[in-house]
Amino acid sequence: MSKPVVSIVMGSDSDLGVMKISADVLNEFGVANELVISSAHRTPDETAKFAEDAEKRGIKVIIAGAGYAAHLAGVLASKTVLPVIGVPLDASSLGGLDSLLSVVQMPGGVPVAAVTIGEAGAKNAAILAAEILAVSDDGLKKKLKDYRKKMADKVIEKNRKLK
Ligand code: RP5
Repeated sequence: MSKPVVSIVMGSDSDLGVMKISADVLNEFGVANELVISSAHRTPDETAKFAEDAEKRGIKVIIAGAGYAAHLAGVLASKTVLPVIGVPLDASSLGGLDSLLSVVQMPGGVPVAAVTIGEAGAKNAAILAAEILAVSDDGLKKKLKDYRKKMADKVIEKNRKLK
């Protein structure tokens, strides 16, 4: 198996059901990835070390999914200049709004790219990671364009059937 270039980090094994979607989408695009459980508050030292080592392990993009006060993406971003995409998860009684604000409201200087709450976010994070990698990979860019075309064709077909 080729070395992972995208790390999909989640705060808990309870996030795996949703974050596995990121891995599935990256696998579809042929992007080597890894799934990692690391908690910003339960294993802070391991999480910091993971982010510090990521670049020299060949990781190009980090996806971070967490629920509640979702500081995972921000903590990872604080320890690396690799792009970090945060997926806010719906894990608490606040429906993911807590995580969304934690991910999206990073103070200036240490960015985290925020995507949609939950499953759509896990999917979009993987596509965005592929788009970042595709800046210097024409083969991957073609796969992304084909993916968009397939999506559009499906909508056009549904509309045709409706008539
Ligand atoms: C966050 O708290 C995790 O990312 C998870 O979404 C949430 C609940 O974690 P568990 O208590 O289920 O381990 O840190």
